[in-house]
This record gives sequence, structure tokens and C-alpha cells, in this order.
Amino acid sequence: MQRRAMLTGLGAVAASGAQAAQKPNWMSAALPDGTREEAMLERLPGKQPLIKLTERPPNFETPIDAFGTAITPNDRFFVRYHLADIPSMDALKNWSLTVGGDAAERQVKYTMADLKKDFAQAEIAAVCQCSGNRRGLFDPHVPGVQWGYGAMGNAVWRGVRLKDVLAKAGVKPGAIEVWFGGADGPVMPATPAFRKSLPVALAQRDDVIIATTMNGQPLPHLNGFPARLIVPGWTGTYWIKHLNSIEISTKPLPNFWTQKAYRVPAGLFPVDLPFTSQLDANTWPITEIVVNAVIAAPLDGSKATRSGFTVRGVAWDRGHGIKTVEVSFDGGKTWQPAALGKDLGKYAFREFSLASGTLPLGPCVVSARAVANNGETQAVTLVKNPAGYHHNVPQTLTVTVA
Ligand SMILES: Nc1nc2c(c(=O)[nH]1)N[C@H]1C(S)=C(S)[C@@H](COP(=O)(O)O)O[C@H]1N2
Ligand SMILES: [Mo]
Repeated sequence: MQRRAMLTGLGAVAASGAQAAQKPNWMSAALPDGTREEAMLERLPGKQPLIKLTERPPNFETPIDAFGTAITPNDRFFVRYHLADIPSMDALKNWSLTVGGDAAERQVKYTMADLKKDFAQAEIAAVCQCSGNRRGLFDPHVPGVQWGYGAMGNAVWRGVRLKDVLAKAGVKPGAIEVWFGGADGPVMPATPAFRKSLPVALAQRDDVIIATTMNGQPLPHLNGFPARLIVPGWTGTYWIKHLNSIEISTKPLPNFWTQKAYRVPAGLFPVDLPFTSQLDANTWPITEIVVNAVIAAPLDGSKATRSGFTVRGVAWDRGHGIKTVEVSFDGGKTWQPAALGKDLGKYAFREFSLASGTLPLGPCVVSARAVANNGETQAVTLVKNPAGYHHNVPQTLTVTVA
């Protein structure tokens, strides 16, 4: 496939001074929202300004104010890549998808026209969240992209069911995993290509889809044009972009990205479907998202009057759905239930809001915490793990009432 070295057209839009581009990319995610965001905002082609963490490969975070509504707009949706050789839109127009593997009855190849013609369409609202979302808040610091709150987004994804595509190739009884690859690749041939796999049972679940649209539009280039995998409830690492190869396999996928990266201490986080073919004695692959909530408004460090303000945000989990969100205006001493917005489905963001009412003068420490329908709650203290995954300690921020 024809490749182009890298994106062009990056332009700083809201840099606070000429030195902004040189700001270190480990700049604390815990800094008041305005400070960090203004310093790092840059515009990728087709996107609103996002917070730039690394340029090559592109890792760009969604500003926190985007999470006041349940649907994250395509042009504000975060971008995460492991490898810098990303095919151009032109190259991707010749896209095709190959399905085979040692546990497939036959090898098949699809163009976009085939996908549209041969399969029923399916749609689901689901959160794509990077395992390392909020890694920048880990204390002590852990290495990796220093994401703040915005390595996630929720969209309505539409495309074909993976299970229907697998069925055309024929799944042999010995299949244990389905392996996935995308059209992007390493710049240096020695770097392993980014490939991931799923348990065959999950790959055949009704709501796992190969999406070709996002919020009613073709996928943006950097969110996986023209087709990406959607794995509701599982972290973003499995949501392979520019998906061009599927292998139905009798073996666990052995590579750096499955065996070394994206792993957590065994049993540290709850899962409903253990990824049995990828477990080892000490570690498990990171899979299901943990319950969490984010406050989009007001921003940390902002000011309010005594008449108060309304807290708005979203909560989500790995597919049990959100039962309650509580908000505190006094640093966690007391909590009140927030109003929940429309239910867009169990894998989607759920909006919440609560008005503070009249407030005393001085600092007002705001926090929000969600409970899922299965009773799971956010961590009271950080659940440490070497790669800095699954940060779900309730966010706190300070508003000055004057
Ligand atoms: N082809 C490809 N797909 C990929 C990745 C990648 O580097 N290459 N990164 C994964 C990770 S770790 C995440 S969090 C999501 C991010 O999706 P987004 O860039 O659309 O926000 O894509 C996943 N799919
Ligand atoms: Mo990720």
C-alpha cells in the first residue's frame, strides 16, 4: 500500500506565546484545565483544536469541556496512534479487508462496496476510551503518553457485524481468537506492527461491529477511515483503525502489543469475560472499562458568584449502565444525587447535571462519583499498576466563589 510519511498541516492555534510548541509533553495533566489546554492546543486536519501530547505518532486529547454532552463530535474526538506511518486518505480509498486464518474455512476479501452490499447494517453508541486515559494523573508518575481526562469519546458507530463477516469466511470449531490488523505501520521495519486479538466468543457478539460511520459521517481519517473495529465495553486498544486484516485463529496472538503491553496485574480489575487465551500467571490483558465520571463544567480554577453554578458531565462503565451519579460541593463531605440525562445505551456516556444552589464565599471543591447498575463504584484511592491504566478516582476541582 502506498504510504505517506506523516500528516502535514499541523498548526498551533491557541498557543500562549511562541514557546508553547516546546512545552514538554509530560506537562502535568493535573494542572488547572485552562493552563494546560491553552499551552498545548493544536489543530489536526479536519479537527477542532485538541491537546497535543505527541506529534509523531499523533496523540491528541479532547479538551474536557467536550464532555458536557453524551455524544463527542467527530471533530473533537481524540486521536491515538502507536506508530507513525499512517496511510493517506488517497491510499485508504483503495482499501480492502482480508478475512482468513488457520481456523477459517476459506479466505475472503471485501471492498467497501462489498461490505455495504452483502451485510446488514448495525448501530451502537459506545465509549472508546484509551486504557491510559488519565495516566498523567498517576502519582507517582508512570511512563507513557501523559493523558489527562480526554483520551476518550462516545459516538454512534454504524457498520456491519463482525460475526456476519466471520461467518462468510467460516469459523472452524478449533477457533479461539480473532486477530486484527490495520493499514498503519511502523516507520522502522524492526518495530512490531500494531495488532490485537479478541476471544472468539466476544468477536461473535452481536454488538461488535466494523464501523464505517461515526455520528452519521464517514470515519474521520485519524479515527480509522474507512473502517474500524468497535468493541463496546473494552478499552480502545482493541478498536483497530483502518482495519484491513482479520485472521480467525487456533492460537493466541503472540506479539509485543498482546504479551508485553496492555497488561495489568492478574485479578486487579473486575471483568465479566476473562480473555482466557491471553492470561498468564502474573498478568492479564487489560480489557473491560471501569466505572467512571468526568466533570466538563465548570472548569477547574474558574470563578463563580454566590448564586452558584451547574455541574455537568458524563458517566460510563463497561456495559452494566449507570445507576447513579452523586456530586459534592464541599470536597467530599456530603454528596447529592445528580439528574441523569437520556439513556443512549449501556455502553454510552450518560449525561448528569446538578445545580449547586447558593454557595458560601471562598473555594468550592467539586467532585462527582458514579455507581454502575451492578453496584461497582469508582476507586476511592488510585489502583496503582505499572502501565498507569484504568484511573477512575473521582475527579475533584476547585471553583472560587467571589
Ligand atoms: N490501526 C490502529 N488502530 C488503533 C490504534 C493504533 O495505533 N493503530 N490504537 C488503538 C488505541 S490504543 C486506542 S485508545 C484507539 C484510539 O482511537 P481514536 O484514535 O479513534 O481515538 O485506537 C486503537 N486502534
Ligand atoms: Mo489506547
